[in-house]
Amino acid sequence: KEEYLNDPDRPLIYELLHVEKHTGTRLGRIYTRHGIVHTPMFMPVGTQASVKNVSPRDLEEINAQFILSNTYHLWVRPGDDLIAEAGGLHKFMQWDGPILTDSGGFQVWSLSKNNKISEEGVTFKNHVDGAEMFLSPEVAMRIQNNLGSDIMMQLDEAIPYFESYEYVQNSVERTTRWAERAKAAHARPKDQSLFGIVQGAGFKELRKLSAEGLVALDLPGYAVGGLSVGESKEEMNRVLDFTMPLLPADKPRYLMGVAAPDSLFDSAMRGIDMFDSVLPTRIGRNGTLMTDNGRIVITNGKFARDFSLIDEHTDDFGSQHFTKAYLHHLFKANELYAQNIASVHNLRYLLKLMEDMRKSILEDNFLEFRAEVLEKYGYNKP
Ligand code: PRF
Repeated sequence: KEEYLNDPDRPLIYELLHVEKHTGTRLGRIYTRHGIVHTPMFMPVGTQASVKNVSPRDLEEINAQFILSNTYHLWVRPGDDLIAEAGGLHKFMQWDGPILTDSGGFQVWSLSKNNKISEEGVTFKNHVDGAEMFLSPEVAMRIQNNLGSDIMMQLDEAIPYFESYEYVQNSVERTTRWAERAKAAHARPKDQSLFGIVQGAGFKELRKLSAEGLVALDLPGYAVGGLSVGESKEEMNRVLDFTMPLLPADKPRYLMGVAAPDSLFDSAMRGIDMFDSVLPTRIGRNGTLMTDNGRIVITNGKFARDFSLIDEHTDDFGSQHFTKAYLHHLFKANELYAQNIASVHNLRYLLKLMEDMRKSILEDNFLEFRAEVLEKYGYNKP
């Protein structure tokens, strides 16, 4: 679809390739200025312009398609003006593929102190030097325009799941007004795309209010936020069941902060195309591996003399060359290379899972593949 890539007015296009016969799961492609990616997909997280312990060369080798970075962190340090001066985020971190940046809406609540929200934006003290800062929909856009990410997220309020109906309603209405302001402040609509974020906690009417308000703005894509924040998996599926049909089918849909294998299947089935989470790199650097036989804690004593490969079914370099005993030793000896091996492995496990999931959609055997993976991963074990 060369014409897509050359369309000066559309920096992002979603193409639906196939709908799985039994579940309706979508197989598609997203065209961006930094390449074409296949969906459903998982995006590794590089919060501070680096996927922790993983090089761009590793990312390329394990077939990462899209990575995520953070407005909040890069604004606090080293500053979006410095990154603009360096030639933009792609050049600064030497990742030439597409990048999505989160708006800071979530990080402000999870990391900083003394947050005060108003119609204008959020005032807070940052987690690095405690300086007071002010984030608004316009500031979040200025920062992301300076970073030059392919997909930018609107500033939203990421609210706890169990707030009152009244609080959530006010918040959702404000988040919609913030999306409108973000769209108006967008300075690079020809090469960057702005996504809206549907909020509304577990309230069906409020998810509807949120989705309708954002869809009316005709943005290039939509995320579902406020999930995977402590509610049950059944609850998340319930919210997706009534939210997904409200989003336009010709645009990509992104579920923020999800990477558990069962949730990837359950959400893709309900129409999600994009996922991200720090989970694989975070648990990896602490010694937990996601393998074809479920999670293993490599620092466990039982691996000290286990000379089998780390994970014979996953094709990253470490899994195909090193034994469990070796990686166990590296973690025990505090060798930093251990964190690279485990992080790259977990990312490859998830990226391969998504590659195989896409194949199962194309071949109309999504449910069989899902059952096979989840059984091996241990979800159905007592
Ligand atoms: N909003 C934003 N980023 C997020 C979330 C959200 O609701 C979540 C929730 N799982 C993760 N990251 N802006």
